[in-house]
Amino acid sequence: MASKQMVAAAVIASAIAIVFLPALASATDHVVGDGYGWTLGFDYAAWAESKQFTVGDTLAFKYSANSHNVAEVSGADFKACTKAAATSVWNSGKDVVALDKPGRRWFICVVGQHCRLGMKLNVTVLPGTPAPAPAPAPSHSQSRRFLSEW
Ligand SMILES: *[C@@H]1O[C@H](CO)[C@@H](O)[C@H](O)[C@H]1NC(C)=O
Ligand SMILES: [Cu+2]
Repeated sequence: MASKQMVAAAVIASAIAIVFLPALASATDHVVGDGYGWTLGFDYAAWAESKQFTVGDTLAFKYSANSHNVAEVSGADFKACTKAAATSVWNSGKDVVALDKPGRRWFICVVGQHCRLGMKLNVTVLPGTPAPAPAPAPSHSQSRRFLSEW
């Protein structure tokens, strides 16, 4: 009796995990540079290559607002380290950018020569996987047959 209840509890727990785990795993808040933050002397290209960015994730740029800033620029401006057509410039020291659509995004620091010195980050945002339809609850006959096999 007790073991049947334990099996039933395990079945219910797995069903709940299957339904909810993909949702929990889907949105990630990426702190740019992890513990280093957004600063000089860090390899943001390698950092970005080691991550996966998906629609719904965010990028958090953490830095000293006296020393740095963040500009979102075009791919050409990213290469040239200019902000000719910057779409946004942030300078709060803790800027959170929503990755709300798939595609490429380019960010640079436009203080002094910081971009040329490596304060540049490009990411490729992957389309989010659509949320799975909720799994149907097992019917009574199915769960009873499953339990009687134990
Ligand atoms: C950044 O851009 C470079 C050059 O176009 C590209 O090779 C690299 O894959 C991009 N990185 C990411 C994370 O998208
Ligand atoms: Cu800077």
